[in-house]
Amino acid sequence: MNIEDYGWDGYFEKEWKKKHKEGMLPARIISDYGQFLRVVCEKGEGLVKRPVQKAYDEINLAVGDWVAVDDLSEDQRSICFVLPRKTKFSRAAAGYEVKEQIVAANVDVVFLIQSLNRDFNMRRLERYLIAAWESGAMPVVVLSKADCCDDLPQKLAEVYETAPGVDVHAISCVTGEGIDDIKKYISKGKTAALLGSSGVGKSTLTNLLAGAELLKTSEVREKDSRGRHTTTHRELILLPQGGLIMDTPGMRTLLLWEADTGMEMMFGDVEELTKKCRFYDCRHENEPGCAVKEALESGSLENTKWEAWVKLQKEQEYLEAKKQGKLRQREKKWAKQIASIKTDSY
Ligand SMILES: Nc1nc2c(ncn2[C@@H]2O[C@H](COP(=O)(O)OP(=O)(O)OP(=O)(O)O)[C@@H](O)[C@H]2O)c(=O)[nH]1
Ligand SMILES: [Mg+2]
Ligand SMILES: [Zn+2]
Repeated sequence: MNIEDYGWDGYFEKEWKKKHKEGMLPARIISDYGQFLRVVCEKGEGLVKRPVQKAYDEINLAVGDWVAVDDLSEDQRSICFVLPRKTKFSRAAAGYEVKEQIVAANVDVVFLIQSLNRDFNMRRLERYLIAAWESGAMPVVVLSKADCCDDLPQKLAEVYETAPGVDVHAISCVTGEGIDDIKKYISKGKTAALLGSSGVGKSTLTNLLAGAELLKTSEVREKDSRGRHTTTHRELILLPQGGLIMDTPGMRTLLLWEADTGMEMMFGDVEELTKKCRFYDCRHENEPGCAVKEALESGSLENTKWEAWVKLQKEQEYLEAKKQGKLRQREKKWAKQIASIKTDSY
């Protein structure tokens, strides 16, 4: 096994030199089963336990991460540390707690997949694009099931409008249309991740690229053509022609975690506009001299785009407040701890 085939390069080598010790090997996480992770190193594959009670980054490991493992036999390896990531695609984990969930680490390209035969949704694509720009990886929009679509030019026009400057490909795993275009992004040592809702054909595409039925796929539901959440864990697969592809479980919602760069990339023009209002604290409702209102009236800003921005902005503010709340809790805990140290020692 050659780790360069798995994406090891000068960047990781440099980071490795800073921190590794005798008796450690670099390994890449290729699947995530919760408590256990499958890793591959020059000595082969094996399962390791997910570390607990370590630094944040070390618990929050994800498929695609490069880690250091002990150079022991397959069933005795454990993770020593994680190498700094080149890119990371994150989302806010659903649930009460404010938590980052890393969906894919160290990917070069993210294929954002929507299928052409079901709820084709530009607002959803916007979210995926924001998260992709934030991740540091290159986004590519993939429209699957082209064999089931009879208004492709119109759909493409919508995507070009939502994702200016981003590569867009319509593909079909049935006819083979567009598959060669996808292959061009995945050369030796490069990692691509497939992200999208359940049933859009991520695992089908992975199998097609791998040239083998490695992953389970299943028919979408008859009544609403939604997927059945067939894939349940992330998996990184080495392709015979070189390069790696990561299949992921379909996402129900993509709650943004960080969005500064992503929002700027997607909504830079809207943000500029909000700065042109007469009042610096303009709520863009009925204030005089509101640049947003003017742009909406003249049609230079589309209603749907503005509404999307407002919604995302609110969501970000809410998440920020939640994060701050968590911080405050931590600070309180910290203050108590310090107080107890003081009473103990003085
Ligand atoms: N007509 C048509 N059907 C496709 C195409 N690609 C995939 N499918 C079908 O769509 C269904 C769902 O495909 P999967 O590959 O399981 O979808 P997935 O995105 O992996 O779904 P999850 O694992 O649930 O997230 C299967 O029945 C596939 O055969 C395509 O290009 N055209
Ligand atoms: Mg799947
Ligand atoms: Zn305004």
